[in-house]
Amino acid sequence: MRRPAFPTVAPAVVLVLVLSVTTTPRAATLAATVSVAGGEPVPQVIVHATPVSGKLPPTSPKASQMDQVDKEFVPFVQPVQLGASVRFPNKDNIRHHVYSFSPAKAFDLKLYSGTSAKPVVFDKPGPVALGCNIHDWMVGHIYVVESPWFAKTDKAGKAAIDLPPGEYFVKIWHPWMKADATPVRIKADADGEIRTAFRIELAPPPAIAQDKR
Ligand SMILES: [Cu+2]
Repeated sequence: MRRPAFPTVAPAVVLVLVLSVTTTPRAATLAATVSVAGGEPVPQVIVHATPVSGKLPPTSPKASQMDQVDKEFVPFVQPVQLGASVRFPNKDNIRHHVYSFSPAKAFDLKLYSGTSAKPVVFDKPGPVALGCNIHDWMVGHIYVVESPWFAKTDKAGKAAIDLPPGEYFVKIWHPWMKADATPVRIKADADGEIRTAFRIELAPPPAIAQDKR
């Protein structure tokens, strides 16, 4: 049977309905920039947002990994969500012995080559400094965040995070920060962009500063 009314409008109505069903809830974008006093951008800074209400959505943290390449941890800093499991694949043709003494996660992966048997689950928030028992200069960092909204700054010192509408505290972390940065309170409206800029002071460890490995 032929529909008599609005034959040309109907397809448009259907399209709108389909879009509203299939698109995810509207998000705001947090655009953060991190630099030092001179204006130089700081890469590898973790930026994360926590709802002011303290209520976090139920999420399943993504598994992650921290490689060892040419006797270095790659990447230097890796953010993961609370509860995430992390693998430590060894991509060198020698053995490494990865460990941490950090309160957020102390662990020890005895000398191994290839992919270590068991991933490590990070079950407390905070920084976890990584070392290798064989190669003293190998230093890497995992930072465990509580919320699912986090990112790491790129070479231009920029990070972007999509946020559901609401109010948040935005915090940052880098292993060489001299002092904790004051959290910035923001309000995220649907489809809006919030820009925040952080100025930080860095104090690289002397061994790293002298050694351009
Ligand atoms: Cu090693």
